[in-house]
Amino acid sequence: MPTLPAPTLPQGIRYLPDYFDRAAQAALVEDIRRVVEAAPLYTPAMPRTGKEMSVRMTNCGELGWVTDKERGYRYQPTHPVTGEPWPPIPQALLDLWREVAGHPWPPQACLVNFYSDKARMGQHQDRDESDLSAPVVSVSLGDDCLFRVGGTKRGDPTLSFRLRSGDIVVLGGPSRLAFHGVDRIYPATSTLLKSGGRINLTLRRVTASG
Ligand code: MD3
Ligand code: FE
Repeated sequence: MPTLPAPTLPQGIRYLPDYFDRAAQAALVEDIRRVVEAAPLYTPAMPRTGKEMSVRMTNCGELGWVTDKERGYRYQPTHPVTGEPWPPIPQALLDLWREVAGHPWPPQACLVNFYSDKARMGQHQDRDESDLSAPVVSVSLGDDCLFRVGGTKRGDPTLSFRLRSGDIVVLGGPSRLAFHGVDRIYPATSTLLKSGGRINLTLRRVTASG
């Protein structure tokens, strides 16, 4: 029998479409509203150039990922503007991690990315974590986006797919260091967020486990 080519997601990427139903998505949005009340979205800047990112960010968890012109990419326990500790990771996200991460330790960081209609994120690797054995678990809420993932070398062939509200992606194993980014947002493709836009949550281990 002739065989069809295997479905073409790079090894180590698990795509779980429609993982959260509408009610669960709405509850998560409420959780994130409370996080943003305690830890407001801020505009991160690239190391050295200070060029502002188009995505606004905040975090919850014991550590948060931040970047600015002077000190670059790093994890730290406090908000860069308010100086306050990050609020805790909502229980629903801790539950999600237990269900899908296949990792014995809970997440330490949850980065909250907010995309307006024009925002995008260039191709990059996530390599600011010391523990690369743990996966990254991603949750999409709100408008659809065009996500693109390649190999572990910049310039490797890439694959694009659409991420929708309620979708989960688990990035582990050989894909943990894959280049990836968000090429575009599809405005007004979801009614979940009253004023539109897209929220992406990424749950991570940061320090070597134990
Ligand atoms: C593939 N966020 O915050 S999530 C990021 O939609 C980030 O906001 C994107 O890239 C977003 O760093 C993509 C999906 C994702 C997250 C981490 C990955 C894909 C990944 C790590 C390795 C490979
Ligand atoms: Fe990333």
